[in-house]
Amino acid sequence: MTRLMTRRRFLIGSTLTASALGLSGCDALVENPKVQSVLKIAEGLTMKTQRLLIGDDTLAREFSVADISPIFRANGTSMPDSAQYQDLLGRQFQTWQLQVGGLVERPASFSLSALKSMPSRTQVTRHDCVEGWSAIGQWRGVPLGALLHQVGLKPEARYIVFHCADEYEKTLDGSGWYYESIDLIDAFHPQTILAYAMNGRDLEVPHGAPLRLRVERQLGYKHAKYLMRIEVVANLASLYGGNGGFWEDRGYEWYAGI
Ligand SMILES: Nc1nc2c(c(=O)[nH]1)N[C@H]1C(S)=C(S)[C@@H](COP(=O)(O)O)O[C@H]1N2
Ligand SMILES: [Mo]
Repeated sequence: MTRLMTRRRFLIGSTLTASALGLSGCDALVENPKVQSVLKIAEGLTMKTQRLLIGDDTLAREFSVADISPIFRANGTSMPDSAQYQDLLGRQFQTWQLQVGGLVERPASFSLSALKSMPSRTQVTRHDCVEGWSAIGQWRGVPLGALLHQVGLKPEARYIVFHCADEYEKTLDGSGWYYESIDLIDAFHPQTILAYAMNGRDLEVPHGAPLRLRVERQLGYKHAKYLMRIEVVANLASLYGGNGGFWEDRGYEWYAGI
């Protein structure tokens, strides 16, 4: 096949991933600090190896409309239960606004119609979940890079954090809200989009309405659904568990290259 397959083969031999350790899907991951540190080292190698091999701007494979999966399952949260989200949904997201702040020159909020009036990108890609399923879908949305150019990044900016509307795990300290993060290389990658449509229709609630991230060179859990706020930061340490994402705080790799 293609370069992708070659890269996959190479990586199978060269990295140690959660699945290689026999850890399945969204299980609470091994607490063992040794396992954790091995995963961290392997992760650094994975990211460097992949980027070295494929380059920063290489595109994930795109498919044709005929390849779209008839069934694309929903995973993780399929209906955020907060009062705020329920209210937004009840108003067809007409009052929803994406907040963009942190280390930006011009903090801003964007309504759904504002996002829809910006230049868009449409792509048919395969989504790969660590739980062992894949599906092909068509996504349409605003390139994240274009939005970031609009708000302007401050020089200290290093990561883009996505805050979601769902509290995946109810806890007293509020540490169970879903969030994710990517670095600037992925943020400005042409296929990294804030998607408001799937398979030609407005995004449905199970798939992250009204807006979700697509970051096509990484695994499913990076593709944050139910976006509420984007925060630009210099480091990830001060957010929640400090590992840059809900699942990362529970042991998953931060760089989840496919
Ligand atoms: N906010 C939020 N985003 C999320 C999740 C979630 O539970 N909450 N699950 C993640 C996982 S593990 C996967 S595989 C994909 C699933 O996307 P889908 O429901 O559109 O299939 O969303 C990801 N983004
Ligand atoms: Mo997933």
